[in-house]
Amino acid sequence: MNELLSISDEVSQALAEQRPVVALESTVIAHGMPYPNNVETAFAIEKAVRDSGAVPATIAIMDGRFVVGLEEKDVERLGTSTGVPKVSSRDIGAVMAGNGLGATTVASTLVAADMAGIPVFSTAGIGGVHRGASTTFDISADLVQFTRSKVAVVCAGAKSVLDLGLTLEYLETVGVPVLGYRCDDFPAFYCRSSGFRNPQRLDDMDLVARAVDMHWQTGLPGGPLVTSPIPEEDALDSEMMESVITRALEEADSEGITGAAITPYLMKAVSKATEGKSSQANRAVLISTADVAGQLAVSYSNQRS
Ligand code: PSU
Ligand code: MN
Repeated sequence: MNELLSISDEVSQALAEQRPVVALESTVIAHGMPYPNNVETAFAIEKAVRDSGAVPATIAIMDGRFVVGLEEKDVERLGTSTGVPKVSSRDIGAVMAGNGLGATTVASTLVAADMAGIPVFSTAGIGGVHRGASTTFDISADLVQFTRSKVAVVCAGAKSVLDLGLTLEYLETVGVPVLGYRCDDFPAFYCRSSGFRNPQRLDDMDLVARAVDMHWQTGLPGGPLVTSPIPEEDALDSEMMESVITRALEEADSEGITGAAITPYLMKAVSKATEGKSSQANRAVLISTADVAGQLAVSYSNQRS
């Protein structure tokens, strides 16, 4: 066992028996929502994974190593502590060296999932190319990590605080497959469509699992992105979202917020501006992507056995 990796008994047993496991991030717990919503939602996400037949493995850095399969008390600790650093891939070494606590982003969770041998990961929204990136160069390390970790990522696209057209261009350039599961368009988190097409659409989960497997069997690095939109009944109006986001971006700009702080800032601003609505939609989309990821993990594990 790698000393930088502490895997829960339940997760390690499932992996040893080649049963389906879904990796989950922890930035959403520490920075994505206020307490106690964050903790309650983290458990609801895990339940959605279980209901679809897979074992959830929520991941964070604790006491200087990756913990894969957080216990309830760990989720509580992450959800109630203040000042937990947001750890992206480049921060892993420093946070581990300091024996610290860290909330893992999509990028760093993929590093841990890959080390543990978990082939499927779920999040509601990935990081991407920020609006204005042509001058700020602000492009999430999530996109680079998709080319490095052998893990398939299920998501509902990304929030339109980002430039989703440029995000798709970037993914094309670095060779990350984007597979729409039962959807034509790349989703925009709260909204079912970003107005941009998924480059591929597949309607059968066994076919998605095959496509993921083929990617790996050909020796291509990294892993595919599988997109699945928020359920129709929970989706928010795109015009309303656009005006909220434009305002939040202006505020961030006037307050001089940049770099790693921009994503959490925008999440909070959007959630405040839409009051209860966005937090309900946030929960719904986290649960629906976890459900789809569970289905993918089941299908992938069936094909391997
Ligand atoms: N998008 C969301 N909610 C989030 C994040 C992104 O809708 O909580 C988090 C994820 O953990 C993601 C990270 O990996 O923000 C991206 O941050 P940055 O843009 O600084 O790479
Ligand atoms: Mn950034």
